[in-house]
Amino acid sequence: MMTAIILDLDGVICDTAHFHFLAWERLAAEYGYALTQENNEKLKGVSRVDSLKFILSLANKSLSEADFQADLIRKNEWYLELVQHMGPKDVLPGVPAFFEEVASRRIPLALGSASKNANMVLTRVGLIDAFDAIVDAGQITHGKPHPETFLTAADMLGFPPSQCLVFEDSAAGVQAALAGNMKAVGIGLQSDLPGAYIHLNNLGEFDFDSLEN
Ligand code: B16
Ligand code: MG
Repeated sequence: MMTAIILDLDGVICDTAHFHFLAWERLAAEYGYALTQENNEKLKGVSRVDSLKFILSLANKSLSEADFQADLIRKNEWYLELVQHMGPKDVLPGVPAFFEEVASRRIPLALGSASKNANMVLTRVGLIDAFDAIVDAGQITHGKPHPETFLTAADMLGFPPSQCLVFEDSAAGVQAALAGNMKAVGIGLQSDLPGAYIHLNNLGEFDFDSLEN
């Protein structure tokens, strides 16, 4: 049975998850709150708006709507400063070999990212043309852990969800895949990503021959 692959972006293709963390950490510090790696795990895959709401709740702080919008913009400006020097070499280990294998096996490939910056980051790392479909935060109403991102990607590829395999580094993303009746490969620790059927350190560890089973 043919399988389609849906890839998350931040933390799966490139280390932009770390840049998101640095930008949120800087904003949280202004609120007098030290963002921990543990709480950052809960921000992975979560939209910009919901991430700020979560940080404000952790910091026990409230903002006017105008300040909330202004801080979303500032966080994104800091994030963009960090990603502006990225290029094709700034992909995670195993990514080039993974994309070569996908292409040589002619596996339908989609992106399913919660980021509004997805197209820009993919362009920077030179992978924008490797996808048959791209779904980012601009195309959906409900972010992860809602399955809409991945269901939209499956629909664009013309595949039923049960034939799609999602690669995710976030708990919210793994939940979104399962909620959409898809299998998830966790890029990260089992303890951080419950529900994924296997856990890998990076895309390079994926065994493509396992798709036959
Ligand atoms: P932006 P992914 C997600 O991307 C990140 O994991 C998450 O940390 C970030 O808040 C979210 O995108 C929104 O990103 O601020 O660029 O719109 O992992 O789903 O590719
Ligand atoms: Mg991610």
